[in-house]
Formats: sequence, C-alpha cells, structure tokens
Amino acid sequence: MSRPISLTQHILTQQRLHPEATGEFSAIMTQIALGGKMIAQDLRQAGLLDILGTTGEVNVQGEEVQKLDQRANETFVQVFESSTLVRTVVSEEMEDPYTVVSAERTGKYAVFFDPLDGSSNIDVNASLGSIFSIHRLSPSPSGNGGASFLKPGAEQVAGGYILFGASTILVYTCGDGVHLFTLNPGIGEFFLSGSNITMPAHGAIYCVNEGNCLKWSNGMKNYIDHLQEIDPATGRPYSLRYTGCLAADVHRVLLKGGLYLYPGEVDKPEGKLRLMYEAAPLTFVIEQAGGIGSTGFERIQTIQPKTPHQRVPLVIGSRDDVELAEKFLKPEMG
Ligand code: AHM
Ligand code: MG
Repeated sequence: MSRPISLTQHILTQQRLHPEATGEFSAIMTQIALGGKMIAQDLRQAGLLDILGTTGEVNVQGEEVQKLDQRANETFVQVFESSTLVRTVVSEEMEDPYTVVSAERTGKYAVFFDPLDGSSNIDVNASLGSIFSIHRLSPSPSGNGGASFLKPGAEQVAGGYILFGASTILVYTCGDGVHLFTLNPGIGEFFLSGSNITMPAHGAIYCVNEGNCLKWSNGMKNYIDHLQEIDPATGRPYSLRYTGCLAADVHRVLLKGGLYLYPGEVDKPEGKLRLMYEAAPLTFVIEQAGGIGSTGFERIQTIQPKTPHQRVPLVIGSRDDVELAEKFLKPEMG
C-alpha cells in the first residue's frame, strides 16, 4: 500500500527539482495551510459558537462584514504575523495593505487573499473558500502605499484556494502543474489526492448569476442564449450551476470543464470580483491546467494592477469555451 503524501512532503519534493529554491515557499504554504485548517475547524462548529451573522460593519468593498469573514481574516493575519517572510498582506477585509512587523526588514513576499469567499453562503452551511496569491516583492519595496507589490498575475509565485465543502481541500500551483490535497481532519494534515490536474478543453456547464441578465451587454446576453440553444452536436444546451462561491464554481469547472462568468455590467463595467485575490490566483490555477482566465476582452494575467482592491470582469474555464465567450463579448466591450 502506498503511503499518502502530505502537503509539506509534496512541496519539499517539488522543491528538490528546483535547485534555486530556498525553502521559503514551503514555509509560506505551510502557514496558509495552517490558516485553512483553523478556518475549517471554525466552520465545522459555526452554529454552536457565536460566530454566525454580521458584525454590523461594512468593509472596503461596501459589503456587510460577516463575523466569520472577520474571523477568517484575523486567522490569516495571525498566521502571517509569526512570519519573517511575508512582509505585506492584502486582504478583501482590510482597506490598506498590512505590514507584518516581524518581517518589515526581512520579508520578501506579499500575500493577497480573500479570507472567506462566498460570504452569502456562511449562514446556510453551503460551500466557502479562501483564495490566495503569493508575489515576490521587488528588491527595494517602496513601502506599503507604493505600487511595488502590485504586479500582474503572470508574476505570481503561487496561487490557489482552500475549499470548505463536503471535505476541505487545498489546490495550488506554483507554475509546475496544479496539485490537489484533501484535509484528513483526524490527523490535521492535507494529503495529496490529485497531481498535475488538467482540465477538459470544453465542458457542458456554465456558472453565472443569471439574475443579473438585464444588466448585461448584448454580447453577454447573446453568449448565454447561445449556450442555451439545443444543438446536441456541440453539447448544447449547457447546464447551469451556480453556488454563490467563486472558489467552488471554479473548482467544478477545473474538474468537469465549462466556464464561470462574472461579467461587467452596462452600469458597472468593472464587474464585481477582485483582480489580485480572486481573478489572478484562480487564473493561475486554471491556466496551469490548460484553461484560460479573461475579462472577456483581455487576458487576466497581463493586467497591470493599479490598486490592491481593483475589480475586473471574469470569464474563466475551459479553453474553447472561454475563447468563444471572448468572441461574443469583444466586439462590444473592446
Ligand atoms: P465575496 O468574496 O464577498 O464572497 O464575493 C465574491 C462572490 C463570489 O464567490 C461569488 O461567485 C460571487 O461573489 C457571488 O456574487 P452574486 O451574489 O452577485 O452572484
Ligand atoms: Mg470572494
């Protein structure tokens, strides 16, 4: 019987393939995994503790802060506070980038994260996620207010997500394929359950909040109409699946093919999702698996970010599906 491979063992093995690797990445991933385990533990007993519902505050995105959003954010910040590697932490729940005091001089990395993705699922015991992106800081960071930590997705060191569903899983890439780990809650360790995952070139599923259809461009409406047409030769109509948790929907698309869309709207062309800690890390995963992440008119990984909480439209998934979606969206939005 082959022994299960833990996350730490896996990263160390991968690292040996890269003589230039220093072990820093493995240390940061271990911290992220620890944060994920702590959040998973909270979620398992959320109804028994006083951690459901809202705090009464509104976050930088103008959204109501849920108690668990705040708790998950504090969990990750605390985990990084014991670090000398992560200097800058950017979170959906914090208006300004946060400097880790213990890493102010030594830290070479910035971590961007959405501590609890799919907040509307919290009170109904549905899937939630944590999304993370790791960037190397420029040699002489100009300070937290500066732009030195704001780099295009193509420059990520690693990206991935933890998905709190029927099981807790961690999916990451550092540019050497996509690897999936499942948490063994008894042992408290993530074990490898899928490596070098590749996704289908097209699928039969689309994930979108169709309640917004009257706010979409004609190109977007026409694309969704196209997916709903009956044409068995091209696998249409596609099935609609939408969980309200981006990480969960993108995970479905990664394994089954198809695409997730959160487009720009006529009165809100920038869309809803955030570039640095939603679109870019998920695109890193999907593109490593053979798919594409796009705004519908430009590729996510080439966008030069201007602000930490910048929003982008997102069309992400199987290569053929995203390329066709771009053809529908481009004429209007380009
Ligand atoms: P959140 O990070 O505040 O939870 O917002 C992101 C979420 C995604 O997980 C999800 O796909 C989308 O927003 C749902 O938005 P909507 O309710 O508009 O469909
Ligand atoms: Mg989110």
